[in-house]
Amino acid sequence: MQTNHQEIFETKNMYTISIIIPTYNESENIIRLLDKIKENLSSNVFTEIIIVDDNSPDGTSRVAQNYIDSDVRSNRKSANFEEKQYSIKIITRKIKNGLIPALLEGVKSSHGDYVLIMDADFSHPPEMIPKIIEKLLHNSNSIVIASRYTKDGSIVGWPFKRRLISKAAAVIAKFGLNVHNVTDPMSGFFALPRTILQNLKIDTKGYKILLEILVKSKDIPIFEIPYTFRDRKSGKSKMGSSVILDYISSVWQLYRYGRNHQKK
Ligand SMILES: Nc1nc2c(ncn2[C@@H]2O[C@H](COP(=O)(O)OP(=O)(O)OP(=O)(O)O)[C@@H](O)[C@H]2O)c(=O)[nH]1
Ligand SMILES: [Mg+2]
Repeated sequence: MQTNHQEIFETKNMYTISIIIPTYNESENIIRLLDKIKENLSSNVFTEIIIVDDNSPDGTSRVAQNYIDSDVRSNRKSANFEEKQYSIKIITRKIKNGLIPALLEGVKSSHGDYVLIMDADFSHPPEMIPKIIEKLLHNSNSIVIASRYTKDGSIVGWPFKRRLISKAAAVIAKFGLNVHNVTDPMSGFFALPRTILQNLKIDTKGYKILLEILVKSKDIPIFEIPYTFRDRKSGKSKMGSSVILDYISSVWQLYRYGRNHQKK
């Protein structure tokens, strides 16, 4: 039986946050991740978890759907079913055509007042979720970014080359795209009100949706919360030369966007 998400939100008088998790070949991570997110639910907030899988050959969608089905069954048996403060659903796309389109599809089918985006490979610790949500609820018209480069943030397990590429990308964003107020504009772990996203036209094809949001919404307050990014332990990296080329092409597109909007 499908849960009607809209109904749940309307009957509960509380904020809702939609956590969007893109997946491609994350069958080794997805169950543990969902368990951890459930352990880290914020009180007085309804959490809608949406997995967007691009028909992963390793069966991520099937693994996640089995998890959802057994979760629904065990919740039905539980006495405090009505008190359940989360829902989980999976969107399985037919083809893999980029991370940003996958994320946008998740956002489109979500219902939350706020949207939080995170990876499935445990590089983004689920323990950070309540801290991000708390900051966002106290600063409701802002973007809250879990940051590797702000004071006390760090990266564990990346080789020198990967660090260098990431830092260089951040410097390009800062000086090339005028994103001066953020140390980690390439973070994939952040949250914001749905209305900010709804008012933007996201049209780059790349990997880094936050960068595009920052370039296109300059006046919105930004908060960075430090965290330790850990390289994935399970599953394979999707980072390759095509990701770097996509990045360069997005930066060029966003640079032109910035110049056109300055002229106006
Ligand atoms: N739906 C979808 N998810 C993707 C796609 N590419 C990557 N992902 C997911 O997006 C998140 C980030 O991808 P990662 O492969 O971890 O990228 P990364 O963190 O830059 O690199 P590694 O951690 O080294 O792999 C993970 O949850 C991936 O499973 C895609 O094309 N479609
Ligand atoms: Mg990763």
